[in-house]
Amino acid sequence: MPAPENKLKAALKAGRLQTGLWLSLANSYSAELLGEAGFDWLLIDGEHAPNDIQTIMAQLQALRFSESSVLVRVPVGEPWLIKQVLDAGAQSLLVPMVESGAQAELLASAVRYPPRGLRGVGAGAARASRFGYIDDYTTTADGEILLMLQVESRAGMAALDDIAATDGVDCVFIGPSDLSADMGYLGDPFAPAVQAAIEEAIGRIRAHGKAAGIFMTDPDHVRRYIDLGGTFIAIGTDAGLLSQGARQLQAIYK
Ligand code: 3PY
Ligand code: MG
Repeated sequence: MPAPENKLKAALKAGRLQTGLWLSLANSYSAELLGEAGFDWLLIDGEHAPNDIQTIMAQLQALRFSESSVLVRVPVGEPWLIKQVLDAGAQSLLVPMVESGAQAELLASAVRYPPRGLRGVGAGAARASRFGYIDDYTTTADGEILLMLQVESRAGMAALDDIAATDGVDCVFIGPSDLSADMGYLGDPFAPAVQAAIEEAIGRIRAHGKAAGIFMTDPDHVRRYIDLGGTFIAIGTDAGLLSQGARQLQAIYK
């Protein structure tokens, strides 16, 4: 039996728009609830949310029967960390702060088994292969992994063509918060210079035949990025939904 088909990878390859939600609450119960909501994808955030490999795995378990695809953002692009997350069953990864073609090459090889990559072989005893029940896992896993690299600094923008051209990179995702900070506009991702850089970047990513992604909750900007060819859009966070809903509710009787 081969590795499960990665629906999100196939959808992005076919150019289909995929909108989804950031899971920042680091909680498997709320993840399970949101797995019923109908988003194309949900992303478990290991960078800014208080997650470790155990809580990431618990959320992957809670989402096992969800129709939404699941991604994990690792805190940093380290091959040993990527190996743990893949063996825990993640098939789609987002890696923050990528700034060179060499880094993109290393990350692309971290998600592939030898001879094409350097992923350690041990998933036969891990959740990724359903503890060995997926008997062809090792020979089929590479083709079903989605690798998304995050560009969110001036250095990353300067290396964007090298990063997007890297074999094995499916999608380049722009991080407006870090990018605006690095460009000198901390807290202002809507600054015209930042928006111009983002718009140009989406075109450059698309020119390499790769999917372009971005985090954006403002609907007008989301539409603009879609018009420019963006197909992977993070339209909100679980923490944002909860705090917004809570503020609205408590305000009703004040
Ligand atoms: C950023 O905007 O910096 C991100 O990492 C994605 O939200
Ligand atoms: Mg960021």
